[in-house]
Amino acid sequence: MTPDPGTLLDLAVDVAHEAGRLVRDRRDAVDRITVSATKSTPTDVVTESDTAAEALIRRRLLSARPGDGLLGEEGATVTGGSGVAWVVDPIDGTVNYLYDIPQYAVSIAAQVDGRTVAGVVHNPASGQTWAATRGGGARLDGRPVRESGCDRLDRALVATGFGYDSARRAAQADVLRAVLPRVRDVRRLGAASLDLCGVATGWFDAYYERGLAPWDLAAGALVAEEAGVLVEGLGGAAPGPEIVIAAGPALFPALHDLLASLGADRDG
Ligand code: LIP
Repeated sequence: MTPDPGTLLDLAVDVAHEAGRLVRDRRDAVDRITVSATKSTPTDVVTESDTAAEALIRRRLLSARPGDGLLGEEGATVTGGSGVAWVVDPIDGTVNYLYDIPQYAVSIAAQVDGRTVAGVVHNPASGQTWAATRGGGARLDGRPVRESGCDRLDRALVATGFGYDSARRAAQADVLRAVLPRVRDVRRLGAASLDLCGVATGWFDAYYERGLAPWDLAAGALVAEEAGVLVEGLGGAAPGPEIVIAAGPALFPALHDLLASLGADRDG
């Protein structure tokens, strides 16, 4: 039986808040968070909080729903048989967390047969929680949110982000150099899930980034879509590691065409 998305969301919100308390308490307890490992590059860091939070999230979700699958950024991979799979980023914006910049999030999405049906993005530093179910709308702290309705690229506030690999960053800088004079301004917050929720909330008019992982994208993309945001790749492709473009329907075509003309889905 297909589980109720609202029930999945309630569990996800509860677990995200518990993981957020762990992450925040650890952050507040020390002046300097310890880097416990690095991944793709020396600047792609993991902290003990990342791994502890992912372990808590895995334990709570799978004890509540033993037959589910789970994919976590820090290595948790569980094949389930229920048809429900959880996609988890225990701390999205880990570098911000390392530097005690209050822009990081616990991101948990529930997928049924590969489609996200419920998602939560919780910022433990601010206490803000975005939540959405497929077809049920998107909310910030219980209040409905909606994209900005911006329809002019030269009036758009655009969020973006950059990878950890230096060659990719050079290519992304070339794209940014061409985008910057075409838009109102650019913001780089450092957490994709919060960037996507920012578009949903009208803090930004659009967001784009190349190189996102499934856990960066899953919950924030649902929140954005439920706030009226188009979240796609180039040429109608699904959003993914090639590129994610998020904007309201009035703005999306102009940003899409600019990024397509710049080859923003390639590394140079
Ligand atoms: C982060 C993404 C962000 C990107 C950063 C980093 P992490 O994820 O959310 O959009 O620009 O470089 O990849 O590594 O903090 O989970």
